Amino acid sequence: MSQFKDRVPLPPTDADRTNMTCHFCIVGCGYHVYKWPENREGGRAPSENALGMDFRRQIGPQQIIMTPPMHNVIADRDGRRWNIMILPDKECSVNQGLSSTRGGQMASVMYNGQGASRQRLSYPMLFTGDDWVETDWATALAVYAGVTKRILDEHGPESLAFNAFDHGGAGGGFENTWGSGKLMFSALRTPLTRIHNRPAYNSECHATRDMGIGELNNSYEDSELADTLLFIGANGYETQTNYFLAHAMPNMRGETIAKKKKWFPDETAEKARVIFVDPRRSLTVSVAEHIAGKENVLHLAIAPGTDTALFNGLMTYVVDQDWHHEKFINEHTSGFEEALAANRMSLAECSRITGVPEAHIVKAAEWAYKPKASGHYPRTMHGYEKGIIWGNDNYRIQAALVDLVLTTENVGRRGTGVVRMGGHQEGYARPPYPGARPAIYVDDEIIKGNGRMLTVWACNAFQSTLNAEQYREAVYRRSNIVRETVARARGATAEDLVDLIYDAVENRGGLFVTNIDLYRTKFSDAAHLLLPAAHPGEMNLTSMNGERRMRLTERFMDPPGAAKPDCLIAADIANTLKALYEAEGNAEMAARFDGFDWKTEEDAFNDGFRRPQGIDSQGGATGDLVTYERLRAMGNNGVQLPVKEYKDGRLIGTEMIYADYRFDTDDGKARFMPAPWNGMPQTVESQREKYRFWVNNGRTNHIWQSAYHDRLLAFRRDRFPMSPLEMNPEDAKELGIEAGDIVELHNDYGSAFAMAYPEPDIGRGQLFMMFGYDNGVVGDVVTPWTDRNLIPYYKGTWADMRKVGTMRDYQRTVSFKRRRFDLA
Ligand SMILES: Nc1nc2c(c(=O)[nH]1)N[C@H]1C(S)=C(S)[C@@H](COP(=O)(O)OP(=O)(O)OC[C@H]3O[C@@H](n4cnc5c(=O)[nH]c(N)nc54)[C@H](O)[C@@H]3O)O[C@H]1N2
Ligand SMILES: Nc1nc2c(c(=O)[nH]1)N[C@H]1C(S)=C(S)[C@@H](COP(=O)(O)OP(=O)(O)OC[C@H]3O[C@@H](n4cnc5c(=O)[nH]c(N)nc54)[C@H](O)[C@@H]3O)O[C@H]1N2
Ligand code: SF4
Ligand SMILES: [Mo]
Repeated sequence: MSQFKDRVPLPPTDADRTNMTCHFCIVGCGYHVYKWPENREGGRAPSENALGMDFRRQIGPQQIIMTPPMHNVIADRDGRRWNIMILPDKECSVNQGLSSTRGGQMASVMYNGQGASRQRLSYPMLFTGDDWVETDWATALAVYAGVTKRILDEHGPESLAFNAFDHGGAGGGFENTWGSGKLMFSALRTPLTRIHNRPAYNSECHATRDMGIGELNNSYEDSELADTLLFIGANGYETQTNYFLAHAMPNMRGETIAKKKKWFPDETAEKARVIFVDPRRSLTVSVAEHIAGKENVLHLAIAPGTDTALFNGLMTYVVDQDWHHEKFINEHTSGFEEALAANRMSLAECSRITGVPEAHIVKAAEWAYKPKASGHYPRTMHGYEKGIIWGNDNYRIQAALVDLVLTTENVGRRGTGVVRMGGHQEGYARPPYPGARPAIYVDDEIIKGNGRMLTVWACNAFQSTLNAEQYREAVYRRSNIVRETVARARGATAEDLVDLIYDAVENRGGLFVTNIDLYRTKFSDAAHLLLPAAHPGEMNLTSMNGERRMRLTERFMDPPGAAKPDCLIAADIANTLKALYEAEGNAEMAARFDGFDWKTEEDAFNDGFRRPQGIDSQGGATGDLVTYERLRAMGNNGVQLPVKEYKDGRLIGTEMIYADYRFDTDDGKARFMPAPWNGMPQTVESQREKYRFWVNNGRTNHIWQSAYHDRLLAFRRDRFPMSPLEMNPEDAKELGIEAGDIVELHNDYGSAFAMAYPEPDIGRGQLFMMFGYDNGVVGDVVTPWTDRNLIPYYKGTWADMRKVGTMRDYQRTVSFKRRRFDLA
């Protein structure tokens, strides 16, 4: 079914209107859902439509964004059919009426029993050995809980593996992280749990937290107030689109100068200058040059994995120029001298390691840290994301970055910050992880034959993990042992199946795999049981965005078939286990599964987020002030956590963290951490020595994550039938590769296939492959190396490239136009 039609109906004045936070990226743009009966529509006069706009004459530019993918017709469970229209909210301070190519298509991915949406899981499904069949919840839960109980009783929780989401937005939210967390950590108590995007249960930001600084510490408005915007390994135009367009871009254009003058009357106020630290000239660099003018953009194209050296060179230079903030360092930090001694690096050395000319390093230091004409320290906003989080030694790089930020007091002041630009929204509320730090490298345990049962919850490591080929191979091999057993079962009851499966995992090295998802995914090819989940709009869901802004997305439609919110699936599993233990008179074990008597997702929210103590939650001590009703009243602007108080019918939040100079350490002082440059890890180095191309990888604007929706939409799939691989045209020519050819990347760990996409901005010897796709998985050539806390270096691997063949259809139907915005 095409997303595109030549007209869209207008919502009538009496259409239902609910709030919806876009459930894709971290930015969390505000939208409104309009819902009204299928056979009606509003009129064009302002009094005849719910938007109150006059459609009888030409609408002015940017007055409203309304496109065909924003409309759909859905059917609720009672069979009634409705129009829905999901439009960006002008009053929402986050996106101010803007949509993006991803969020703008939310209506198109809503279930209506037709076209692509028919791929949604509607009922639990069981693999019978050679085929999938639908089954009811009672049977599915009897099998799942039955196998779980046998393993728990015989081997303890260490054999129950989970790959689980931990974020906000779709496949997350405070309700669902709490429900799943309570099941995994306080009921089952398994340490064999990993997070959806990395192979262990840990933090993407251990170092900055160890230094006393949480990673989301400012507001989007601070990017309007900053003198300089420093983006580190972050491609904001493509990955945090409306943050970039609504907050960073106006500052680059000088549109916020008046606002800056109002905030900081004594200070020099100019339009922002922008610095990018990225080995690749990203789309965002080209967009910024357009907006701000080339003279106001500095792109530091560092050698891959050398960020630590860059930050240390900058820190040294800043201190040598006497641009560091002595008063702040003395009063509010500890360990400065020690860190400076450890990190000290000359300009020459910094330039040699990073490959950045000394003059550019000096220029960056001047733009970001040299006192302004008015004598004030500049306000520099440091936004970083996966280029360093999945960089060469996450812990070390972040320590070096935060050292630089503390040296120059770029945290806790408006217009500054050292923040994750972010991936998903956040929605963390869980009991503490029942293991130690470093946690367990779960993928490695699975590969080694450990773990007897694996639950894959709202994620898909087959497309997204490191060393992915080896991982898939092990999971398939072990899953097949169970499949063969199940195939031989005839007339087996759920109890019989539990016995058969247990025998296969106990005596023959099998692995019993369950997927809890919206769809059958690549991972489901190795699964035995599928449980159908509901996503935002089909349930009420809360989450917070990159400036800790929490909103309620309201339920406006039914999930397909028997699909349920993840928190209620967790409750079903817990309650089934409880009943099994009660039936055998084991009161002690039954008690571990208490507290899941939830009827709705709001019950899960009240039990988790609003519980003031004893859990690890972004709600903090004041979480109990937040209720669905109060959030609903706050609309798409919600409240920025932590909540300070509830007053006059409003939740009052916090715009900037650490403005009071009280950092998250025992003595309240921010902690410098020695972070000397430590080179490349040997595992990665060995690939670099052997293979010709650096295989950089990451996102493109059009595609969301593993493409679970996008692969089903012709508009997206036709754009990228296969994972695009950007390469330098000269390198392509040398290897006889043309646009649209299928190529193979291969190294010691695996091989990945992709569609050649020549792009002159990619350096010689470098590549950029879209990550996570279902047709061409870059993780197949990513090494198993991680840092000390088990954080992967996804961005760092090397491989050789060869042409596999020519795909006439790709050449005919796919555009290989440049994606960079270079008009000159
Ligand atoms: N090489 C390389 N690898 C990487 C990265 C990289 O940059 N390079 N980045 C890493 C990062 S940052 C990330 S976030 C991961 C992404 O990797 P994953 O987290 O594995 O990928 P997603 O597509 O986000 O997986 C979401 C799954 O949940 C399902 N889903 C969606 N909504 C719901 C819901 O409400 N309930 C349930 N139960 N299921 C739902 C979807 O259908 C989909 O199958 O990849 C990581 N891997
Ligand atoms: N369109 C779209 N948007 C998304 C997503 C999506 O799937 N699609 N996913 C969301 C998620 S979950 C996440 S985590 C974010 C990720 O958001 P980003 O981090 O912005 O995206 P990436 O493309 O993974 O990587 C960013 C940059 O890191 C650079 N890089 C590679 N190696 C290095 C290095 O050694 N040093 C430095 N400094 N940079 C390096 C790459 O060239 C790339 O431009 O995006 C979110 N937004
Ligand atoms: S920028 Fe992110 S949150 Fe906003 S509409 Fe796009 S995908 Fe959704
Ligand atoms: Mo992510």
